[in-house]
Amino acid sequence: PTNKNVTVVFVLGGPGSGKGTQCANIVQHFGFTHLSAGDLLRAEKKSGSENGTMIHNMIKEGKIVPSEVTIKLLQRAMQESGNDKFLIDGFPRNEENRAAFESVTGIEPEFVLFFDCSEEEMENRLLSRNQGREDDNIETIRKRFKVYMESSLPVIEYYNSKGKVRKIDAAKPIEEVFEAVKAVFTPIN
Ligand code: UP5
Ligand code: MG
Repeated sequence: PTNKNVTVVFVLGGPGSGKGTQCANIVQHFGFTHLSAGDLLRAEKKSGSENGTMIHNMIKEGKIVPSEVTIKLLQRAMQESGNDKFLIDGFPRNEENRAAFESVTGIEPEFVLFFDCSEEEMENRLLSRNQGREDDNIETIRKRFKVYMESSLPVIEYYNSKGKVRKIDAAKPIEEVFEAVKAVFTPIN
């Protein structure tokens, strides 16, 4: 019975656009729980789950893990949090993710925070991140960009057509991006 009384904001944008960085700021200022779908998948892989090998292979190829796996992890994390306000970071990544989440959970996002950034800038950020992510190599980064353009941008377009997208210029310095983010969150808080 989580469904109707929760607030969900989807945080979308290309690989390296700053989703995780800005979500950490939003948590501190606005009391949301941050759920990164990518982080949940990486933790599931590390835990030795039966899906571990599949998740590993998908992430290495920049492909999108089947919805049922990701949605289960998101639902569990929402329940365990005890909170009713969530930033869902890096999900939904394709039309199937979007439709499955909506039908399984009955939740529609309050709005979609969209971090807009050039591919050149995102590539530079990912190549200098140095956090040991197995997908931060140039071959995988190119595949991630391709999947983003082909599968994830249409989801943003879908929400844009419903008037739900709040677009942020994410190429600016971290503090300036957060100023723009704050302006989006202040009215709903
Ligand atoms: N940085 C951040 N903001 C900056 C700024 N304004 N100026 C300068 N530098 C800035 O930031 C990236 C780097 O840039 C950091 O070093 C940061 O300090 C710096 P970060 O905040 O980490 O960006 P983020 O958008 O979170 O980048 P991330 O790499 O996490 O995005 P992805 O969308 O690629 O990764 P995610 O973890 O979401 O997904 C990884 C893979 O998991 C996918 O490719 C896919 O295979 C799989 N996946 C699914 O299958 N399904 C899902 O639902 C989710 C993921
Ligand atoms: Mg991230």
